[in-house]
Amino acid sequence: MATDEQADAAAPIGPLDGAVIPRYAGLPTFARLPRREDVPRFDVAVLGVPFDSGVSYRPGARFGPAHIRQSSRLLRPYNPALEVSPFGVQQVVDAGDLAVNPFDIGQAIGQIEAGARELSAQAKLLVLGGDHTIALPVLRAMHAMHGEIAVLHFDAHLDTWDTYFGEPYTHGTPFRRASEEGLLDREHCLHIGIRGPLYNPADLTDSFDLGFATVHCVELETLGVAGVIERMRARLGDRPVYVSVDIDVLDPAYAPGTGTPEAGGMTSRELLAVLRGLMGANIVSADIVEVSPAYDHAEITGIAAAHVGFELLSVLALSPRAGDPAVLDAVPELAVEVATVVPDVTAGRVER
Ligand SMILES: [Mn+2]
Repeated sequence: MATDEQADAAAPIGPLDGAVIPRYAGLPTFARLPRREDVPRFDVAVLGVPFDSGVSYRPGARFGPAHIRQSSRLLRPYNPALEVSPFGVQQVVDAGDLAVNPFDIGQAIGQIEAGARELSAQAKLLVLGGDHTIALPVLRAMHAMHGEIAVLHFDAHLDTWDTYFGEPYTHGTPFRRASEEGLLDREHCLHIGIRGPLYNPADLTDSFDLGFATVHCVELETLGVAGVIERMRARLGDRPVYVSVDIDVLDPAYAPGTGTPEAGGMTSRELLAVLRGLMGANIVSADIVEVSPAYDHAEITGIAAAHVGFELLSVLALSPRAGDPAVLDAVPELAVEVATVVPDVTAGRVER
């Protein structure tokens, strides 16, 4: 039996205390968490991938990781909606940025895959992009560890197109390449938030053939958040899930700082609630991409991305293969309920 001293030594090191060191002071790690080199071991690594050479319209997502980190300084340690302390039940670190070649997309993809493989052998990842190109090499690393992956993809866009200007590796093509490479579990992938003009009707049927069911953004209106969560959980089942969040799934009102904005998107409130509906799902890793701070103002997009990161870390803490088994008894029905109700003021069952 471990002594109290041993238990203390094994307890995760959380963020800097905002009551001791002001939140605007100190290193801008994600949520003011410790760096990778500050702890002996870790369960989840926040990893920046500052790469945007795959974009088709507005550039600038290479500055996304730094911007999301800066916008994450106000995150506090307890999640009242899910009754979990995501930095308390698992050791989360900021693993810094990968050094990626901005002039050679092929080499960059190799560097990202190598970095993701090295880190994912030790921990689950929360990847901060970067444009959506980076999802392909991260999925290669996930497939190497877990086999076929159910991708849960939040985006205005399908990202299953074939080429741009003849180029196969871009931010609009990662999931077609991933499907062609056999990385995806084609019975269990799902897009949420799709909207806006397409090139032609075959875009949608191609995407379905590549393995993706779709919840169109307009269906938020008819299904509601609870209905979307039910469809999401039914599609994912108990498969290993990789969650990829393109911040442009949000309406430009909630995320102006992005590369290819589309009107008619989700609200931040809807997105955060749907993410909470992942509690208890078998999530292997996640990303947040396409934050382009040059088009942001008042940190609107950065703050949205930081909160998406907080909810993803919370559901990672509640996934079946991490943390304390006592908090891992969630079932999809409960997830729907928890994600859509007001927190209970008598809560506090999970240790802070
Ligand atoms: Mn997009």
